[in-house]
Amino acid sequence: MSAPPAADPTPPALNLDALYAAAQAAGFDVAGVAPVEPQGAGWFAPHAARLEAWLAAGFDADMHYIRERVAERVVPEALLPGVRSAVALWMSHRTPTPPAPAERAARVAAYAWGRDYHNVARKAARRLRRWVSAELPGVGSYLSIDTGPVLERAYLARAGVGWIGRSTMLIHPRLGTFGSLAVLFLDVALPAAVAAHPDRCGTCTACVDDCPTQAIGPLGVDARRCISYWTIEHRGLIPPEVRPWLGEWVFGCDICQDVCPWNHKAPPADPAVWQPAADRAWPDLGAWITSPSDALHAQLIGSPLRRARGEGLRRNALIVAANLGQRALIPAAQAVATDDDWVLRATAIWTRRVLGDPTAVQDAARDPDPRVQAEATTPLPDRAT
Ligand code: B12
Ligand code: SF4
Ligand code: SF4
Repeated sequence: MSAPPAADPTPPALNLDALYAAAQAAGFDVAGVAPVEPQGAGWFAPHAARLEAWLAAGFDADMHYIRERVAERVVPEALLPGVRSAVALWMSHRTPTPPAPAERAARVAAYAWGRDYHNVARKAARRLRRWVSAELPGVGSYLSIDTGPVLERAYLARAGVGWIGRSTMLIHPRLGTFGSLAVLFLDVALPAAVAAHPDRCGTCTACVDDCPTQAIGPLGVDARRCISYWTIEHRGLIPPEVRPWLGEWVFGCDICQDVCPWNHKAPPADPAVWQPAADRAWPDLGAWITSPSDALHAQLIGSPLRRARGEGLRRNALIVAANLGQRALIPAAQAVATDDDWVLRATAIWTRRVLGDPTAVQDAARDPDPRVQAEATTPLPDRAT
């Protein structure tokens, strides 16, 4: 005879209103609780299946870290033995836009205009974790803010904080999509939301229609087509056919959020918390291109821009300079010819050719690296001079 399934332990004496108040006091705008069932079963199973299908389609591009830790993403016990609840947390981050330059300029995704949400949300979540530990002595916990192997949007949706839209963004009905998410797993069963937030995308398809690279489909976002992936996550050379996709986006991309109707009335986040800066929202491409990579990286302490590293930002700046037709930046691109980094030298040759610099091809021929030489004949976008 098999043993009857173990009954849930008596729900601990944690007042949910007090938990939500503590989350707010710590700095979050919204909190909820999702149940975590053993071995990722129950409501979570279709999310795990989605992840597996997404990976099978190769939509992760070269973000190998997702594939490498897939077991933890689909079975949360691998992160916290006995996990029973997920406290799902939301912190709005889109502040009013800093004043824009007069001419068409390079753009940075809103989450990177000021302080790094990893730092801001982590501090807040640690405050909340201390509060929970004081209320429930001995409780086990695991915290994920972006970098943990946790399907964060799934838990926020199941906790009733919002729904996962067609863009795959988690949408809060009042606050929209511009939020940073965090998940705090606990090894105690808390009273959870009775059901996931209902889907409110309805017949809208704005994000799918307006994504400039058709990256959004029924399986989610194909990172191989997503500007955010190429500008933030991809290391090394950006292939020539992809470079025009970046348009004016030098770091990240907000198009599928900007067109989402749920953002149009969302209240702005507090600039005092996020400290947005005009030179982060609208960076000076020339300054980035000519700065040594290490110096640029060092200058960006505490900013999400650091994720792309100095050399990634300079590579992106070269491409955006070409996309924006900024001929005044030809001398800056020429100065890259002496850089140690072949990726930057190769990208600079392409930029100079697109901008109509007649010396670009001969400089490519003089470069010792064949990968830079090859840029002399890379096909240029149609509209290039
Ligand atoms: C990898 C990653 C990326 C990749 C891949 C994006 C993607 N959509 O997966 C790239 C680099 C492209 C990217 C881009 C961006 N990202 Co990102 N990214 C992540 C990360 C680290 C993992 C996401 C993941 O697991 N993807 C795998 C796929 C399978 O997941 P998914 O598409 O979200 O699918 C899930 C749901 O959509 C769901 N689902 C969707 N439809 C349906 C339907 C049914 C029936 C079911 C059951 C499930 C389901 O199934 C999946 C499992 O839950 C998370 C942090 C984290 N740990 O979760 C941040 C995260 C998702 N990113 C975030 C942000 C802000 C962005 C950008 C806006 C940044 C920018 N401005 O440039 C863009 C937005 C692009 C977009 N439309 O998604 C935020 C999202 C906040 C929010 N409101 O949702 C997160 C949560 C980071 C954080 N902690 O704040 N990102
Ligand atoms: S972030 Fe930009 S490129 Fe990526 S899916 Fe959204 S609109 Fe498309
Ligand atoms: S733009 Fe429309 S379809 Fe896309 S996530 Fe927003 S509401 Fe949903």
